[in-house]
Amino acid sequence: MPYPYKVPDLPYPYEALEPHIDTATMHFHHDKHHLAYVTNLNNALANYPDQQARPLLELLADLNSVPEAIRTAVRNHGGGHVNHTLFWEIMGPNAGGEPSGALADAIAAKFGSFESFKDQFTKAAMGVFGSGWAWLSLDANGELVLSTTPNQDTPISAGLIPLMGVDVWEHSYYLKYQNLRGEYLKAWWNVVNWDAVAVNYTAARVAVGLANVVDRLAAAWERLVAKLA
Ligand code: MN3
Repeated sequence: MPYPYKVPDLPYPYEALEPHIDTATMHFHHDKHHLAYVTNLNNALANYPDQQARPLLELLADLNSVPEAIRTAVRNHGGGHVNHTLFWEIMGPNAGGEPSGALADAIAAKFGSFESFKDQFTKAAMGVFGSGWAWLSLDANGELVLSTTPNQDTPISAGLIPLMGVDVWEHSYYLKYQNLRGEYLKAWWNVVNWDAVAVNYTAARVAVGLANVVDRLAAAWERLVAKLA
């Protein structure tokens, strides 16, 4: 997704997540809120061609490498863009239920059972004070990690690869659920697209595996250079 960034189309119609996530919320959330993050991100980067040329994920993974004048804007609006892009992808119609395969095994191994994971994830999402997200991510050791972030901070900035996340900003549920975040979360589990989360899990495991190979090669190279010196 190169500069200038664009809001991706939803991978399903706006009404596809009814009755759990209503059509009006999807329109406002995708067409207005996500667009605002993208517009503000593009504006922040407008006079920084060097930063435009870098992958957005790289900027977010190393915020200190972003010029200070636009660091907060990249953190908030770049985070908003990648968080929402992932959010649309891990939801879908005729979804919900439970994961299967390697992802199901990993969740059971880490959290005891799928039900226990669901409880812990929901508690984490309920516990976010104000606006933010709850996440399931993979860490650099290939372990599943449950975490929350405030505002539009992304797990990528904490060295994690997010697999799925739930938006608990009020704009994601207020039209239908008003202040009842718990009711929104209960409904949200019915639209989690576990096939999409499983694809993210596989990709993240490959990425972690490659990073480890690169690290081992670099270490072997250093040993070789030291020997030759
Ligand atoms: Mn949102």
